[in-house]
Amino acid sequence: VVDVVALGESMVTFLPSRPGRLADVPSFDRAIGGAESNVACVLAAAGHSTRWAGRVGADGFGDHLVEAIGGYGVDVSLVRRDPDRPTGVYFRTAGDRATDAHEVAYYRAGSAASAMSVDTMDLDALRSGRVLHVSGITPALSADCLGLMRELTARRPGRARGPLVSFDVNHRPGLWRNAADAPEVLLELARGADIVFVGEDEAWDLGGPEAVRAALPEPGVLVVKQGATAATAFHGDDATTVPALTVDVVAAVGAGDAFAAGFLSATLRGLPVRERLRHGHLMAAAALTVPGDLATPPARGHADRLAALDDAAWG
Ligand code: KDG
Repeated sequence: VVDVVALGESMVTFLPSRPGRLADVPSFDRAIGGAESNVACVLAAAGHSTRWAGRVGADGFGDHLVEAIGGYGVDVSLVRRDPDRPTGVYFRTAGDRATDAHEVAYYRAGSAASAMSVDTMDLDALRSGRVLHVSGITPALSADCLGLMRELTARRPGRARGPLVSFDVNHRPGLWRNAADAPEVLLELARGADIVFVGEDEAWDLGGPEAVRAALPEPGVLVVKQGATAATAFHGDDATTVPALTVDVVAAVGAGDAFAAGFLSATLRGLPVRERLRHGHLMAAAALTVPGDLATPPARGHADRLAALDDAAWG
């Protein structure tokens, strides 16, 4: 059984050759993006068997994504090619280092991935891992994508226990056709997950950390990421907070995905909650110090040694 199946839209990403507004940057470098495949890539680099499921166009950008993500050691056999719809792409600016304010221009409406549905995806294959990782980006892509997400997160009495469902809220307000729908839908999907990741700012979009917590059934784990400061895991009646590492941030993009990968890696290995959070912070620190989404994470033994440092080292 594969450790993690990650489902979501991946896109070719264009990173700016220099700082500035989208209107002024003259050229961009090609990279890859996609929150869920990022999680799969980091987990693969950390030694886990992972599979990315999605749809890309039958075009050169689709070829590149399949090759690049496969190059991280992620199984791409569940990726489907759509002859009628293109691979999504997006452009971003470097943004302000201190505030992470940046511009993003998505070209993904009507993309191959927006045709993901209960009919076009193999549900049994999606449920074939120990963990199924999904995010709140997918339901914003199309009604079909929302239907697929509802199916994958529905709790049905009597249904055989499938994989642990990991859900990263990833609220992208600009992607929702009707932005007002997002909070209710994201909370509904979170309710069907076993592990939920949410940024503190996103939690406020959904009514606050307490509202998100109240939406989750037991025994779920809710991880609230408090930006550059800390992350707290709520589990049962307990809450565990671990301070974040202080790094010189190059770009925050991809850090949340790396955090989720570190947390899931430690979860799969049965490590205690404090270690799960520390592995999340370690992977995030690596992503924060590169311009693109993906950094080479510390190798497992190295990460284990860093996570085992005493409390003084972890601030
Ligand atoms: O988490 C990083 C992602 O935001 C980026 O890769 C693009 O998946 C993406 C999205 O939809 O915003």
